Amino acid sequence: MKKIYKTMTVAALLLGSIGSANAISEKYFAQLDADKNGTINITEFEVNLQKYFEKKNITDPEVQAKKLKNGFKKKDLNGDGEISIEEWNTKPQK
Ligand SMILES: [Ca+2]
Ligand SMILES: [Ca+2]
Repeated sequence: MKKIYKTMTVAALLLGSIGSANAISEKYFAQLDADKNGTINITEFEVNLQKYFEKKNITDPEVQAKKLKNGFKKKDLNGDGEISIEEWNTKPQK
């Protein structure tokens, strides 16, 4: 009985991970949305970028500010100062 349950759990995990980049992205979005109002503002976005800066070893505050502003602008497609889930899931246009 226990074994069957375990197999089912693995199957569910596998199913969940197939073809679902959006689900991962949405989970990440929810994580960033610290006040849970359904959108990401620049402060919440900055938390995301801080990890990126650490990884890339970017310590210059000027570069950080610039990247924050540009990165946010790129995501905030309608320019209202908040990133909605739709904007979040929209791939950047080249
Ligand atoms: Ca928010
Ligand atoms: Ca927006």
